[in-house]
Amino acid sequence: MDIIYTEDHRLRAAKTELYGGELVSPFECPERMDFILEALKERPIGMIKAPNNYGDAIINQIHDAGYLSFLDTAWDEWEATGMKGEPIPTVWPSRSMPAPHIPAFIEGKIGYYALAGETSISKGTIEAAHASAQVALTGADAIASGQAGHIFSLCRPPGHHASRDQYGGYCFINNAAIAAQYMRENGAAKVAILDVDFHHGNGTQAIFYDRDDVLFLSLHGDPSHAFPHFLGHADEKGHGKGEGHNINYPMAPGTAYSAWAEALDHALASIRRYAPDSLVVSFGADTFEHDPISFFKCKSDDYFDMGARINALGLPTLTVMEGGYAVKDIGTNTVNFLIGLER
Ligand code: 5XA
Ligand code: ZN
Repeated sequence: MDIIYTEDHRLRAAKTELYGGELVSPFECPERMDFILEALKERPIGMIKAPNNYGDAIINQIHDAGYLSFLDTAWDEWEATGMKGEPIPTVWPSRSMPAPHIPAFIEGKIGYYALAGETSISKGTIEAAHASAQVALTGADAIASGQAGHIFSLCRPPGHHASRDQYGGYCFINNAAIAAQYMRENGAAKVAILDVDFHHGNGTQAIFYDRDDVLFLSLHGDPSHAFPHFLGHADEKGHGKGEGHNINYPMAPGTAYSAWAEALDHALASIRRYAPDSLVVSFGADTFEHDPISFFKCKSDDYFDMGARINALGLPTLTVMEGGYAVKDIGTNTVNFLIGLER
């Protein structure tokens, strides 16, 4: 399985994350990629290739034009204010003040376009996010053109929380959604997205909620207890044409792999019934028992089995990297999953 990767992810090097009421060093850091690359060096599974450039056409279909131009200029506008720290939201168009107008000043715009408060927009973030989207598009192209049966797009920053017009949860551009849309436009009549990151893929769900050409399934920490808290419940099943094409598996704190794998088998049965032409897996290693911000109990060896079960679908599969913050173990767990995928 070839791996698509670019060093441009290092342009995303935020200094701060709002966590536990403090500004801390971000969990989503460049070193995550170093540990994955190191593990891929120890157990090579394919060639590491640079992304191609597919331009903005698909990105523009998935995201709102005003949102993308906000991201383009957010850092410069923030810097021009002379404020000292990194931009994080401080005010939102909340229930009591819904927003008919988009503010002109950067502080208001940040609140308008943010869905969560932890993620700062550091200098270079948008450049890294666009490079990450090209990593996903390159993987999608290899799958869509039939060049490969499996590809790993080692995306950073991750994408599954980014909706059509909001960022947060360390995500800015939705890589998995863009990959699925590319596949749809290049020969696949139906695509399934299976999200196995610990967190619910709220952005991907929202993007495809009213569509029947993309089936979205997510296994995740119950949003009553876990980020993103306001989406990811089992009764969210899709809308209009999309009714029945959104399937959520929220799971309780302390869930171990055996119970998690039962939910996975349910999801895989739904994918078989849907019979897509290709599969996008949003993979996060934050289901790991020692992940610092999550509560599942998967062990390193479980990732082999996780990959093997998904591989049994026999579908052309693009795996897109999402989260995972137990950095010393992220390489082992990710490569175990990829090796399992080829079993
Ligand atoms: O998959 N999403 C994440 O790993 C980010 C969660 C951010 C929680 N504040
Ligand atoms: Zn996650």
